[in-house]
Amino acid sequence: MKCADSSMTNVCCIQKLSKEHCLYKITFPIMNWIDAQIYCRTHYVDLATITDDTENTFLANILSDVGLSDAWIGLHKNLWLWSDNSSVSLSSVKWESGQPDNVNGNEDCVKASTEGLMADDSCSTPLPFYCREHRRIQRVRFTVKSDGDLDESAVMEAIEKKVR
Ligand SMILES: [Ca+2]
Repeated sequence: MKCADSSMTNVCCIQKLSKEHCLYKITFPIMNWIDAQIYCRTHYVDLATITDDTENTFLANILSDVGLSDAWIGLHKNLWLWSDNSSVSLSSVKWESGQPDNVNGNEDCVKASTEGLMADDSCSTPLPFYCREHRRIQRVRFTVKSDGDLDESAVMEAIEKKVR
């Protein structure tokens, strides 16, 4: 197990940020999807959101490191939204072979595996799960060039153009 700090009962701390905070915490109790969502929202921010291959690989490696085969992530298929209501980029969702198969028309929640692949499963299935502890921080770097005195509105306009 490659937990940065496993002193907390049933919690694996990944990438320790401070004495009490971690980038991710893996909780080992198993819960159905909705209870896992409630748990994450109560104790952290939400179930984990995966937006690109880097995050997917990161979480897959964690699963592998702690010896779990799969775990709930914050994806549900009813509305195709992440648990935090952000929209889903389908390129970030890599399905296992034969998935999603929606067995009995009853598999509306999504779990991730050690291979970085996902499968739909019944939301009532008890599984380990990933919580996201911190909101995503997006850093935008830009430079603003000016020939003379900086005019605030012109600067703001330039920044908005860069950010878009
Ligand atoms: Ca399935």
